[in-house]
Amino acid sequence: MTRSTRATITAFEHSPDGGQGMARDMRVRWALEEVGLPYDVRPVSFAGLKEPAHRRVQPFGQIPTFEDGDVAFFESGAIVLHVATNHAGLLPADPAARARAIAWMFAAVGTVEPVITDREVAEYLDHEEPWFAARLRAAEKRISGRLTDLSRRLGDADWLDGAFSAGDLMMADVLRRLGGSDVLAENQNLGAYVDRAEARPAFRRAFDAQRAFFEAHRAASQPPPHHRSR
Ligand code: GTB
Repeated sequence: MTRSTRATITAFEHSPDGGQGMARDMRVRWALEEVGLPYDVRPVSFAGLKEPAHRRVQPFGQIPTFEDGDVAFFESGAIVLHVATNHAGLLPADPAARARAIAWMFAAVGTVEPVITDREVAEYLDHEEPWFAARLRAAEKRISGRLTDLSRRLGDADWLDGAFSAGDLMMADVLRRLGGSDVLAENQNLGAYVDRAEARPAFRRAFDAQRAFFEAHRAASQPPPHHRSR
């Protein structure tokens, strides 16, 4: 098929993550690299996120978005699913295996990511509260529970369900948010799982591209201090 358009995604013009690839454009870049689809990245300023033009595609005023011809939409998981559905390499052909891979994508954003972001929100918003320590402990207990279940399911396999899929891409990217934290270290196989995912050439290309993008845009203005919406 000859493509007449080229995909464009959006990313923070000045990512607060300092080029660590922690924002949600990272998983989209990674998926595009896995399937070998060339793409452009449009930087959006913090003010630009809330402009009507951006909100037409992303109602919540966030990144990432994806545009390709008359296709324009948002939500990182939906974007990865769209890429994986339309290009070979990220979803198995067998319908049952495909359904399970998609289930892992939803598990990543619907079951695992929320408990991780909850802890980040607590650290960010509640750190001066007298009940902060208890709040943090509760959040970590929920993360621990989810990771124990995930770790048990992964066992000593390389990937969650056979070959690497969009489900692994989403899950590994979600787990990256934990960095080298103790909760991840408690489950050795999950740490190794993230390392394995990050060693993929497509991940490296995506990571290097977002780092280069960060460096290219860091010169101008700095982001406002509390712009780390999860
Ligand atoms: N569910 C949406 C999706 O998956 O696409 C969530 C998108 C989202 O949260 N986008 C964030 C955003 O645009 C960036 S990723 N926030 C701006 C706003 O809401 O005004 C979250 C994020 C931000 C910063 C870091 N960091 O600095 O480490 C990590 C993750």
